[in-house]
Amino acid sequence: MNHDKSASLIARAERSIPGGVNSPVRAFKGVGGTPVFFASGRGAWITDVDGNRYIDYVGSWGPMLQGHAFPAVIEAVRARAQRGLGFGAPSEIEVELAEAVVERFPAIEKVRMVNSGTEATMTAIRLARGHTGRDMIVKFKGCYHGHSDALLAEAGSGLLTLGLPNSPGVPEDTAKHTLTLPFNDPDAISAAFERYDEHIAAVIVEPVAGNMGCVPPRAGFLEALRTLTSDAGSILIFDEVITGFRIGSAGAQGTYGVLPDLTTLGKVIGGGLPVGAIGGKAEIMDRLAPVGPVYQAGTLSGNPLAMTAGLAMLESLDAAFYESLASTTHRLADGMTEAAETHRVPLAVNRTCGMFSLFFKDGTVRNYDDVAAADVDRYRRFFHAMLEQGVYFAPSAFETAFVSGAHGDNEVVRTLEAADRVFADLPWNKSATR
Ligand code: KE4
Repeated sequence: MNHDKSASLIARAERSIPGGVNSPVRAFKGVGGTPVFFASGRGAWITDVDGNRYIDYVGSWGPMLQGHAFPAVIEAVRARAQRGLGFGAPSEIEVELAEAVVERFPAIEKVRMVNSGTEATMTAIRLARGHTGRDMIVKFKGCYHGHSDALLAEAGSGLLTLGLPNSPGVPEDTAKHTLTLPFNDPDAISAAFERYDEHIAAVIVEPVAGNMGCVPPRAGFLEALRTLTSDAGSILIFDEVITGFRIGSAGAQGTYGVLPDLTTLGKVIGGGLPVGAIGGKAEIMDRLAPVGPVYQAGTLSGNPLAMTAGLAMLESLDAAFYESLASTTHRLADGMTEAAETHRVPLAVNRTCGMFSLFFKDGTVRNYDDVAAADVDRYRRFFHAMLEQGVYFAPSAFETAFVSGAHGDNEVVRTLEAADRVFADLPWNKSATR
């Protein structure tokens, strides 16, 4: 494939944008090579600036649950835009989307709209601290909740050592309130509550991890978080920015039947436009200004155009949609497993409705240590070989492949045929430089 225009665009972009991108993962640092610039998308397909077409498994990192340029969303946005883009004042469409979220999510009685997942989780942390009067936050290694300071902390040296900044610019004074534990490890979370219980304001978790690749919760893990936080008077936050509306109409809380105190949403809820949200028990949510003292605000929060896109998206998601999405996801995951077995490529595939991940290793992947044991170089070679076959996976081994309602039989067959060729051809047992 020819990527000349992408190559010249990244060179030009780097002169005015740090790294030439507005979000680091797009720079291909995780896989090497030249970042691809895209010109358009329709359904499950995207076209780059050099005219190359790909079956897309990034889907703008999750929002495009019905594929690109989904007609119902495009028409709704086109019509709404004629009425003006926003007023910095309440509009009815904000109430309609809020009601649609409350109706679908059992743990959400009230919801506040913001403009990104980062804003949502940052606000949820502030709300939990304001509500409990405590400072300590527990998160899990391999889970990502956006780039607010409190959540950019890594594990200290020992298992129960408080956090260290994992980015310059995050004060130690901030990071020290964050404890990072192993995902899917009920013993570790029990030990943390044993030691810190009345100091813990909140536990925040991706109920199905998507930011170390797709790693579903082990039986009992989410239930343990619910019991321990309830007993200690801490807030349980499900970060459903990825899983919300994707793994089921009620997200992970509907799928696993564990109800958090607060839920954060993003991606799908905006239908492709910038929307994040914090929702939860009215008693907690009403601590937010202007009702309560916990401050939070946003110029474009609840923007009518974004609300319109989000509502059109949610209204298109019925039981038949999720049945089909789950079936497509399993066909892809099972087909990848079979192709790898045929060509004796060590591969673990994790999946749940609407998302799956490939880990180039034998055995299972249930936490960050398992993920770290996978062969990232093989993923890099897989990524580029599939790109050349017209299939666009995440340009990072630590992300998830997103399936949409627009991925049909044609896309599944073409993806699996490409994977079979790639597994057959690549020098898997040699450390090729590629
Ligand atoms: P945003 O601020 O990027 O809208 O959302 C942050 C966020 C919060 N919580 C979860 C579970 C998330 O996955 C994210 C963002 N996801 C990444 C992809 N894994 C966004 C892609 C990017 O950073 O460019």
